Amino acid sequence: MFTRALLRTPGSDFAEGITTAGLGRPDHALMLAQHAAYAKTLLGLGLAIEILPPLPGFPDAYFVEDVAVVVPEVAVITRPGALARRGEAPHIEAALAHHRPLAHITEPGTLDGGDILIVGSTVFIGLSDRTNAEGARQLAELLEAHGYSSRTVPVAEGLHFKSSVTHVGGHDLLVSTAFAGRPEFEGFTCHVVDEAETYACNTLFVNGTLITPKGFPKTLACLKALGRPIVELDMSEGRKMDGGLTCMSLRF
Ligand code: CIR
Repeated sequence: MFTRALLRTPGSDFAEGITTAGLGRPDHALMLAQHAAYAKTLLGLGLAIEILPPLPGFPDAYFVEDVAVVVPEVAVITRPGALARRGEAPHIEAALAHHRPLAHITEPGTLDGGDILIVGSTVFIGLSDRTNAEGARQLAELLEAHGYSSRTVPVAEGLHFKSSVTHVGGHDLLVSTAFAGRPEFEGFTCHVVDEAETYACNTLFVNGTLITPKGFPKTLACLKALGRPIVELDMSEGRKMDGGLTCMSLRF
């Protein structure tokens, strides 16, 4: 069970962040409302919420998931793959140092938390444009010391591994068609998302409840069949910045 979530408020410059979505310019007021609804949902699931202030000069900094990987034993501060985001990492340290011993991904390693999916003691590490083999090696070594075992998976499509693959409880993974049938998922049941709904692969499982983006009926039906409680959230503005539900918080 998670007891805490760390978030950061989207700054007024958030539309200047990196994006490939091509969905138009996002609206700040609407983004803030959607972010508040997200925080309220996590609160409702029993998490104590800490919301950090916007970080001027770092428009993507509210995607806090990318700058740390937190497990019960340690918080690993990452070295983000995008140069424009690298300076965000030190700004999460103080908030996490209250809760966990810290470790760091160091040069020449790069790693974004969006590429890391932890299910029990299994750590999936996506190798993407943001996370390189050295970053993956360092994280695997840091977590192996605490009893975790890792599996690396190439990310040929989507921004991060978790843009395409998330854990939806039990041994269930929600995966895009591009990841269906990958041998790295041995021991898990893969539920393949319709190609028209790939964005919904980024569903967040928190304390037994699934939080999924609004507007993806086929994925919703698939998740309903799993029998777990579901909350749908409007993610229209974060999506315009290539962001999803998992990226907007660190849960621990
Ligand atoms: C970026 O390109 O880094 C941000 N605009 C989006 C980051 C989304 N994070 C995530 O999927 N974990």
